[in-house]
Amino acid sequence: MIPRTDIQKQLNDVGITQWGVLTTDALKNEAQRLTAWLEAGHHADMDWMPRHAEKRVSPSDLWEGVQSVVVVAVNYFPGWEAGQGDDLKIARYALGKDYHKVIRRKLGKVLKALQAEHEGLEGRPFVDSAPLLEKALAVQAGLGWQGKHSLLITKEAGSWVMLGALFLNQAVDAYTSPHENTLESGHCGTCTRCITACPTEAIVSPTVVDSRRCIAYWTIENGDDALPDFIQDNQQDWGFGCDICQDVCPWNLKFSNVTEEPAFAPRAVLAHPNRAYFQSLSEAAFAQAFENSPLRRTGLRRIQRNIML
Ligand code: B12
Ligand code: SF4
Ligand code: SF4
Repeated sequence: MIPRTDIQKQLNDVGITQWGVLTTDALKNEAQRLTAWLEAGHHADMDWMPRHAEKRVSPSDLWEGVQSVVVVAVNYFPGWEAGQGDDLKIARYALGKDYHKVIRRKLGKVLKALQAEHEGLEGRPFVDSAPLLEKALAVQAGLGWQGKHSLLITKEAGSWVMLGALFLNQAVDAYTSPHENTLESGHCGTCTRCITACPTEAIVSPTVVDSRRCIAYWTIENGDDALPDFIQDNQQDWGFGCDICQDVCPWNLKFSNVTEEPAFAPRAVLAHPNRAYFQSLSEAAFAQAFENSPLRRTGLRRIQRNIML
């Protein structure tokens, strides 16, 4: 049995302050909602979403030995101006180093330190690296609630957090209680700012995003040669990802604070990005300038497609 305080100490040592821990059956009520989302085709051509869908709501199908799931949220907010150029905008989560690597490395360190103290302890860190419903998991771990834009909102950093999970094969002495979720608890109240601000009407109902209409999907995930007209007409200079639904959220105006995580500091070329810079880049220069960046996986060709006038 691992004392909660041991986990707390190791997370603090790697700079993680927002976390919770839950048992493995916490997501069973989400299965129906996930299925409805997939059946409606809201995943667009992200075929990896329906694949292993059952694992997304069942940690023990993902890793048989799991007994406890530690869920973390890491503030990446770089400031309101960061990533906002005169003719180009880049999603704030992508300005610094790749969050997958940053958070997974932290969770790996935490696991190692806990293993040194607890015999037989095994674990697996996951940051978007396995089929798992991370936002729902974070709600169940008490970290915050899903806003109508579907993203997790925390009282420490608003929605400007990236999520990760550490699976452990041992029980913890005290689990956290779930946070009430949006629609039941009314945290969004009558506010609908994100829904009305979304220029492509991608938030089809509270907490439900249709990727086929979302600028973030088209500019990060989609591999077509050209973006559809309705995206180009409404892109508002977003060249990679989109923060519009987060920019307008009153909770972000209230809770945002600039991250203290050095890995999330914007790289110089993205502090105030411009189209001419990306249009003139060669593949080799891109690979060098964006080593360890979330932009790397999308690639230069798609980013140039995104910013074509
Ligand atoms: C697929 C995906 C996308 C897709 C689809 C987005 C989506 N909303 O699902 C696309 C490419 C569009 C996308 C975009 C972005 N993403 Co993304 N994405 C994911 C990924 C890989 C899976 C999400 C998922 O499972 N969706 C499936 C649907 C079914 O889940 P859901 O949205 O939570 O839906 C729930 C609600 O609809 C609810 N529900 C439905 N009906 C009802 C009714 C009631 C009454 C209630 C209470 C609830 C409810 O139940 C559903 C299931 O729990 C996660 C990482 C992960 N492994 O979890 C990152 C993740 C969600 N993305 C993230 C980010 C940062 C973004 C962007 C902000 C990036 C950007 N700036 O461009 C945008 C935001 C767009 C948006 N508003 O969602 C972060 C979010 C962090 C946070 N604070 O929540 C995550 C968690 C990655 C991470 N590890 O941190 N993403
Ligand atoms: S990320 Fe942009 S396009 Fe997608 S739901 Fe939010 S505002 Fe709409
Ligand atoms: S903008 Fe309003 S409706 Fe949307 S998540 Fe924030 S509080 Fe909720």
